[in-house]
Amino acid sequence: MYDKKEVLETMRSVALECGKIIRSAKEEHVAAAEKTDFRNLVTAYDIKVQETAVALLKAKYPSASFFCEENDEQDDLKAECVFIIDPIDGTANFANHMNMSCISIGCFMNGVPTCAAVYDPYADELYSAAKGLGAALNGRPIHVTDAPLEHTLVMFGTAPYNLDKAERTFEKLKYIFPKCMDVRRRGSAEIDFCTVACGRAGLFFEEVLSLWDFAAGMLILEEAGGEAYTMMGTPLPLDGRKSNVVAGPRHCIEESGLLRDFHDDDMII
Ligand code: 2AM
Ligand code: CA
Repeated sequence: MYDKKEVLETMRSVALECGKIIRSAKEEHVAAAEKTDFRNLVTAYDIKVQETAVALLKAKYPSASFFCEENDEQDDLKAECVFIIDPIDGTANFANHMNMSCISIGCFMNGVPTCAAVYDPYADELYSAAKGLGAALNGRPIHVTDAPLEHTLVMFGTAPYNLDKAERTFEKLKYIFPKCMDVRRRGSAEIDFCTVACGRAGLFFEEVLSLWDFAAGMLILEEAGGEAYTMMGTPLPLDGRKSNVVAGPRHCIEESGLLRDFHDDDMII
């Protein structure tokens, strides 16, 4: 039996530890290798942070399972306890010294998103949540905004590894721009979810995300009173498939019109 409060506490301390490694990177150290193409990068730090996170979590929970961005093979997502890790979310930011990246750790217990920790080491902001227990930023409870969409900022991602989705991204951006205060492109999907969760923005959307890009942020957002859907309005897939995402407080999702006026029905891949 895993105690979710204890697991969350462990995840929070692992995220803080890994954040130190991310912050320790000096310019000369951040050589990036291409994974699938020149936009999809991995650095020695992605590997080092992942290895550290896995080692620390395994030391505490030897029989836990893992589903990590830099793994070749993944464990079962329906395991009693599986950690879903994106060691550096915002790798392109990291490789370009933009100081806008985070470590993200989600935890599913028997297939149910149960705990989440996202740490931005540059802002020293630790977001966390446990199912049914609410969401917090540096220990203080957070909540989505109740402001109308037109009074909020909208976060979006460009799904840069899937250029075939660029038209959809920018169509939606053009559609939503006049309906909100302004738009922001941050470069880390997990931070985007958390930015909405704590009310700094009203909405987030992106055309292609992997499970490790949303597993933690989705729970943090939901525990902060928000909702996350595919662009078809269905729940996000928790089985490892990629998906598009629209996320925010319900009223902002409705006011955005994204689910009403766009009909993307092929977006779980
Ligand atoms: P990464 O930095 O870990 O690679 C940027 O658009 C955000 O979405 C980042 O969180 C990035 O993760 C993720 N991302 C971008 N394009 C993606 C794609 N095609 N598939 C999966 N994740 C993607
Ligand atoms: Ca990622």
